[in-house]
Amino acid sequence: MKERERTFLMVKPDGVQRGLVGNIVSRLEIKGFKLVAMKMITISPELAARHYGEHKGKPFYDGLIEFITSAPVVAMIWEGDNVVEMVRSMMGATDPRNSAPGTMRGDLAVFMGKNIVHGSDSKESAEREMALFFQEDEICDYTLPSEGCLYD
Ligand code: DAT
Ligand code: MG
Repeated sequence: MKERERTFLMVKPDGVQRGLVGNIVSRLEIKGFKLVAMKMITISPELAARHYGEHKGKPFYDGLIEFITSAPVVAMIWEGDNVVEMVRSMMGATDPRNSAPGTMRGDLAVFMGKNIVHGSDSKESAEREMALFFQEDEICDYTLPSEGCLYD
């Protein structure tokens, strides 16, 4: 089987509490991406600090850590060619005021601090974030029967 790119995606506490997990998963499924790992967890302050390390020191950092640890998230790994970039584009801009309609944030969120979803912003972040949230043996290997209809 061809090795395809992987990305890390997480429905944040607001998205889980608003019942948007299914909507977000569905968008990625019908697009043609393959779900290879998924779990619901409440993020510890330690994991939050590692995940959002790049933002340490910024004015919104403490609030971000408090928010992301406040209730369960649904963490996932999705697979497909160019999935990192394409999922970022399907998520929409960070601030929902600027997220295009049709995107997850553009359709489902109104405020930057509650923008429902996290997705890796580069292949390097994807590798780092997948390793933070998942053990290798939690990533599933299976065939997507539709693959022949999705790719050459
Ligand atoms: P993204 O989640 O689109 O990758 P980011 O990595 O720049 O955005 O920031 C992480 C999260 O922190 C973002 O989803 C919402 C929050 N955030 C970013 N900038 C912010 C700001 N200026 N004020 C409040 N929250 C902010
Ligand atoms: Mg980011």
